[in-house]
Amino acid sequence: MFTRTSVAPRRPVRAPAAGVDRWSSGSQSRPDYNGDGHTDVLARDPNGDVWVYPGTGGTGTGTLGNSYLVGTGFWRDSWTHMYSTDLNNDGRTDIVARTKEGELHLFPGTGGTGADSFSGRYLIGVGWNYYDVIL
Ligand SMILES: [Ca+2]
Ligand SMILES: [Ca+2]
Repeated sequence: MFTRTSVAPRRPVRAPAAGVDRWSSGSQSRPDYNGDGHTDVLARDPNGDVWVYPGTGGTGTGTLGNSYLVGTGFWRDSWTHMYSTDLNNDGRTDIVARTKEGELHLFPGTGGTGADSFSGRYLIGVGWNYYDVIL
């Protein structure tokens, strides 16, 4: 599980998980946090808890499976923006999050679920509060 206080050293880039296509999985437009090939939805609740709703490949109310908690402590007044992308190019969807002070942090995705969905964050930039749109 990632938290707003967790920090880890930069990890070496790994090969994509078995069956994961580096070019079609883990993109910002198709986040796949658990690496099963189905697009997932990330959501933050008013308590600052972050959840993944895994895509099932189904339709209607069966489009998303049961949510699981992947992070805590992401209050809106502290973490102003969160984005999905594969910034470290390992084939797994990461989260880039910006603090209100303008720090940009990367939470590398592991392709796992629950508390193991992301490894520790690391700082990737400062001064990003200058921008109002980051894609
Ligand atoms: Ca998925
Ligand atoms: Ca990644």
